Amino acid sequence: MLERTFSIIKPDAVAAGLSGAILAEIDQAGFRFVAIKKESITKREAEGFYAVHREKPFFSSLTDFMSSGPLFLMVLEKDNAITDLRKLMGATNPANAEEGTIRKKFARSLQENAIHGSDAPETAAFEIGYWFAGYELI
Ligand code: IDP
Ligand code: MG
Repeated sequence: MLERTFSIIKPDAVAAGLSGAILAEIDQAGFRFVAIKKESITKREAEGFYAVHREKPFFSSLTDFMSSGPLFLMVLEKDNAITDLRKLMGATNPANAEEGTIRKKFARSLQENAIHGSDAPETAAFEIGYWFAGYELI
């Protein structure tokens, strides 16, 4: 089923000059770029985005990191986009990520792990709506 997911190239990867390589991986995996924008987000915006993690011990550090520099916000489309992007990303901790995945190739730590991808249809809908207006998603 044709589906949309939300993704971020995180500040660690952008700062390391890895944006092009990661965009190429996503492109080669057959995703259509519905929308893409480079932004620097505030800590408050990062806290709203990661609200499900607000009770976690890493919440403050994570939202500091996500607001530390420019990132790419993206909406991606393909059949089974949500599951397929999570597979392409690899495990949250790059030490556990499968060979060939984006996090295995490009992530530097559990927190600075290069890429975000929505984990379910409901979270994809929330995350797309959090960062993009309807007119940006044509
Ligand atoms: P996911 O990005 O693979 O879905 P989540 O568990 O949803 O992983 O965590 C969101 C983000 O929070 C991770 O991608 C990572 O950047 C960060 N994170 C998760 N667990 C930890 C931790 O134990 N310490 C520091 N950062 C973490
Ligand atoms: Mg998650």
